[in-house]
Amino acid sequence: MAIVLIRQDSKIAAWKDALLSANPQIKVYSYLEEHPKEEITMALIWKHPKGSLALYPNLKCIASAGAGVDYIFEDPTVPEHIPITRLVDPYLASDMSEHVLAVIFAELKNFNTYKIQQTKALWKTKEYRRIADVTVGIMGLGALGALTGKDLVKAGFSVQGWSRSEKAIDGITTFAGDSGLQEFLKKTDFLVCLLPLTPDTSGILNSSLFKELPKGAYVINVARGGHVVDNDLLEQLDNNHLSGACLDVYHQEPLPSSHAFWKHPKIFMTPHYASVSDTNSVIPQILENYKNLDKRNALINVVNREKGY
Ligand code: NDP
Ligand code: OXD
Repeated sequence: MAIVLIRQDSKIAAWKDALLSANPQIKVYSYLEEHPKEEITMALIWKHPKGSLALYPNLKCIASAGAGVDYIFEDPTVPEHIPITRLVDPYLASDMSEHVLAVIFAELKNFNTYKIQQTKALWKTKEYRRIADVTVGIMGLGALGALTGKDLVKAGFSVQGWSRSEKAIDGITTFAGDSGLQEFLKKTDFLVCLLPLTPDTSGILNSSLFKELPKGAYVINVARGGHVVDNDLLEQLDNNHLSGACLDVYHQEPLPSSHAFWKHPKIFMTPHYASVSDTNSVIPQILENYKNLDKRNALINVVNREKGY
């Protein structure tokens, strides 16, 4: 048995080193080097080239090196019988929460506006808002959304959450399913998207949803670019229904320089870096699953293929 690392960025060597320093006995290969395909039982992947997973006849687990797995379902050649696992990690959740809180605080204090004014040496005050004045609504109350919500509650915000199934989380007013969405949106001043990208959630951040938010609402998308209908977001910003948006994720990454988001004064952009898998923190759960494969035990953090997350 052996692990193959498949990713198209420059991080293969770092992941290989981290796996081998956690357990020097295991065999780990980069998909770019010569390697015995029949020995591979686990593929540890991130945005793999489509088709690359079909090369391993004895593959027993497809492990996503991130929390999201939408990119795996986009590859029609991924064998259907092989379990998919994903990362559930305390740093992935707390880094995300810190990112979302930072964005909300910066917006309450108008930092984006002042940064723009600074480039013009413009001295002009803008009324700020207080924590007590706003309600934050989180779409998706999973590993990341639930912690972000709890941290916002601790900071004193009114917090609402929306998920597929009913939830009870201390301090958070929760809504579920299609029937709960409108009520959830009605009072949401800051909308945070932390949904997985699935056929049900693709394009969910569109004009008809934005129109249900109060005038002046602010949108934070830290989930996937596919959740947003880009032209609808631009329209609702330009007609002043939305006051602004902070985006970390895009339909195409890196976002082409010609895209309207780059120069939009109401859009604040970060390069898909809200929260990043920390190799040292996540390797134990990957090795635990590698051991589980060997012992034929149940895997942890398994993705529900029917739900798509
Ligand atoms: P989870 O699977 O733990 O949580 C997903 C949540 O979304 C659940 O509460 C689920 O509801 C809810 N949900 C799913 N489908 C629907 C639907 N149709 N309607 C309403 N609610 C729905 O995911 P994580 O919290 O771990 O991660 C969320 C996403 O964040 C990832 O999929 C990834 O795309 C993104 N991400 C982005 C990062 C970045 O740096 N920008 C970093 C890491 C992740 P229920 O609980 O009822 O199942
Ligand atoms: C993830 C991500 O899904 O980084 O982990 O986007």
